Amino acid sequence: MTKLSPLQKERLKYQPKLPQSLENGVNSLEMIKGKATQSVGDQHEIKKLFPNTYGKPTVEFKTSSSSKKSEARNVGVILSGGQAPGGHNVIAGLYDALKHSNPDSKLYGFLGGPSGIIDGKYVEFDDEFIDAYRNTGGFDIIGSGRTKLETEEQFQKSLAVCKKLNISAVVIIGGDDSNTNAAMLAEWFVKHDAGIQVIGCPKTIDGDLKNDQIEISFGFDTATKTYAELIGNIQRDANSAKKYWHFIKIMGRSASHVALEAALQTQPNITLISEEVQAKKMSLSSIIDYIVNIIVKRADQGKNFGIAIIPEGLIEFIPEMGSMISNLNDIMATLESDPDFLNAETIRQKFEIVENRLDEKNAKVYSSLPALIKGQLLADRDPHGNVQVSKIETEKLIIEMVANKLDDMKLQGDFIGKFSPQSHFFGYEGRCAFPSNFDADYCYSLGYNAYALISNGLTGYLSSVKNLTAPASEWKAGGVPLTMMMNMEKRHGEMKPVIKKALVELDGPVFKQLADNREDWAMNDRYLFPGAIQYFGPSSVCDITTVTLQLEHQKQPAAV
Ligand code: FBP
Repeated sequence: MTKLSPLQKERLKYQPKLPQSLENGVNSLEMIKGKATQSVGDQHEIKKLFPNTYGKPTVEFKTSSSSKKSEARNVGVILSGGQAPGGHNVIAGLYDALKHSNPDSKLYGFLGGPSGIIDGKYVEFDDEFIDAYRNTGGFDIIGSGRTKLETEEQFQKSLAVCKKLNISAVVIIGGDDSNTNAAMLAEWFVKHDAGIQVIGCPKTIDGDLKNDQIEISFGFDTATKTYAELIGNIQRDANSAKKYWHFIKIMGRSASHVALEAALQTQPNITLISEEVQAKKMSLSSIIDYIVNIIVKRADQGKNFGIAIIPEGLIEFIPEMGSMISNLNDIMATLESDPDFLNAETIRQKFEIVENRLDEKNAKVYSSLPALIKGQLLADRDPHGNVQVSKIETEKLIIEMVANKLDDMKLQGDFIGKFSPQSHFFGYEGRCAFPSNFDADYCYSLGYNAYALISNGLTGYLSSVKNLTAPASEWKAGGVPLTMMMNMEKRHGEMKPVIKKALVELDGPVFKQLADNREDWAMNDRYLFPGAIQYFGPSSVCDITTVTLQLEHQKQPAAV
């Protein structure tokens, strides 16, 4: 038997909380339908692409006084995309709901992400299997993957696998791209009269799968608390030794929600927010000027140390970089089959080929970058066509440019301090942490609720659990049609239906909290030290949600 750490043993025993409406099980629920819905944008195109699943109402569940009998069902589940703490609890919640409804029901897990349903690679869960993963981090129960489900052939193969296993519903646990896949599969199954429902669950540490119906994606709570702990520890180190400037890149592929939340929990000296950079059309050199200005002012006060937070996706939001990367994305496909590029003997030759293919303005931007960054920008795109920003060391690019500028200023006598930088990237450290109590409860509820949606005959819906700053018993369970969150966007050079990403709102209360305080935090060290996630102890410490959720719900967070 595998040896377990003391915390592992204790967490296995934790019983996640459910919204009161779900506590009596899925057989005792009444479904209340809301109004018909519309997509967030491009209604005409989305309706045309999803004629069978478009326009359905939102739904909410209430406990019913009567209890119905549930027939035995076989359900399949897929974990898709990047890991996020709590994924195992979504599966545990789904399993428990299914078995409580009818013990003869079966849950199959498709292995390695969406490719598992295409290739027919699966496991069947039983109590012992599920019990070993309750309240644990990671997606290792069945693995994950980023295969994009979109072709006729993939759909046909998925149908054949489901038929073989007598599966009548599939749950896809994923982010915006994976739930776009879920919407397409749901539509395809209805169109082909397959009798298979598809339900999504909102996952991603990035926190960008949210809207009026989905308050937050799971994993954001735990990941941001993990990063905040690490940032707090570094702040204490910096404040003790008083000799380093720490540049910390924080994961979150596009939106800056993760960096913003981690900053609100820790109050560092500098926090860059990609959405602000884009809105103010800040160039790379103006970002460097902003940072250098703070470093010089702090040095004047004898403080040659500090903390700067950089969101992972920053580079794509700097206008001149974004334009260059988009041009680069367009030429990447041709470069991948270009013999001159493929057979180039040195990386410098590759850079030259790229510069010759880019538009003149973009070529200039590309050639101005250090070789390290130029090379990283040529790394493979992910299956959805995204640049893998986690592989681009923006923190090192910024350090190099800041150091160069300070050297120049030193020569002019405008900087007399010391600049000794350290770079960090906090990303993978947070994605598989033991889920916080919030994520453990939220994920279990999302999974349990996914089966309530299935049992009520819905398809093309995302599991929704709301009112998240209240105690779990007051959470509201229901469902939201996936098409409601969609619009058309350019992918691989073509307009495609996709779930709209939620970016940081610059006129919202969360960004305002940073904007109102950052001048003070830059000069006067107001560091907060959140410490490690606590699983046992007072509820005021163990069950609190993020500052983001509290501010969005107009509550005054304890941490700020
Ligand atoms: P999802 O959108 O699939 O949840 O992934 C989020 C993420 O963690 C990003 O923050 C990060 O840029 C990316 O995954 C890294 O991907 P990979 O795990 O493939 O390196």
